[in-house]
Amino acid sequence: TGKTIVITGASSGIGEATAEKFANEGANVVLAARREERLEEIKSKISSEKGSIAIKKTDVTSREQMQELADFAIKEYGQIDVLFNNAGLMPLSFMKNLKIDEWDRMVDVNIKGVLYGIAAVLPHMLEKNAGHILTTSSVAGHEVFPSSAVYSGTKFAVRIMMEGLAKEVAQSNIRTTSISPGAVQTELTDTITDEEVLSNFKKSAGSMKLLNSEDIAEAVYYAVNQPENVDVNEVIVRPNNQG
Ligand code: NJP
Repeated sequence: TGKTIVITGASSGIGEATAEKFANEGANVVLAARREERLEEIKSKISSEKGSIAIKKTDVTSREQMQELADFAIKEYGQIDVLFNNAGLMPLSFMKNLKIDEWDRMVDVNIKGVLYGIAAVLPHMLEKNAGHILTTSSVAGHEVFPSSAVYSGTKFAVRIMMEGLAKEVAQSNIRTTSISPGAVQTELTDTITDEEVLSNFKKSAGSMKLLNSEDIAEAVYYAVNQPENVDVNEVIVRPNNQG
């Protein structure tokens, strides 16, 4: 593809693997995250691939920075074909523990970050009547379990917002996709500060064959590279032994 894709949360895990996949396939890839040095490393690691890579230090919780990211991508490559709203945090904990700062951060990154991404590209995509917005939800955006109330809340929220957006743009050529991964081996569990949750989580993950980030990158690539008449609105990918 000669498409231009902007990826948030590109400094590790699913975002990084997706960047590598698209670069490999000849896309122009704009990597966004807060840790600029990691973006630099990833850029030099994958710069030998067919596509072109640009990086932009971005905090998705800032409306201004998200708009600057979109403006940067358009300046660099002329247009944005695909936005992958992927940045997220998962500090699971029980509600009784009142980790209110973590609730705030999950709402800011997982929900508001996605909305700022949509706001930054939607006028551009409507104007050219083309484009694709993808957002990483989760299997936790389909079900809730003890300790996931707030995280699941954020993932249900973005999934339903993406569904609403899909209906609003149904008459246009804009496509929308929610990607809902099961357990993927990434740094995401580093965001869990609750020791009890962390040890339970590690125990259950230990008995599971986790997905790799590349497995999710394949799902993103699949959704983006369908013929024009096809709109893949949701993809759920679980490890084949996750309940
Ligand atoms: O996690 P990780 P994943 N502004 O920790 C970035 C969802 N998911 O790849 O800013 C901008 O390796 C952070 O970058 P940095 C999950 O909810 C996962 O697993 O440099 N970026 C890093 O690049 C999330 O939505 C699993 O710290 C911010 C990235 O986010 C998505 O997959 C299962 C940021 C996180 O990379 C990617 O997570 C599932 C900010 N304010 C859903 N804050 C799973 N792994 O099992 C964080 O169902 N980032």
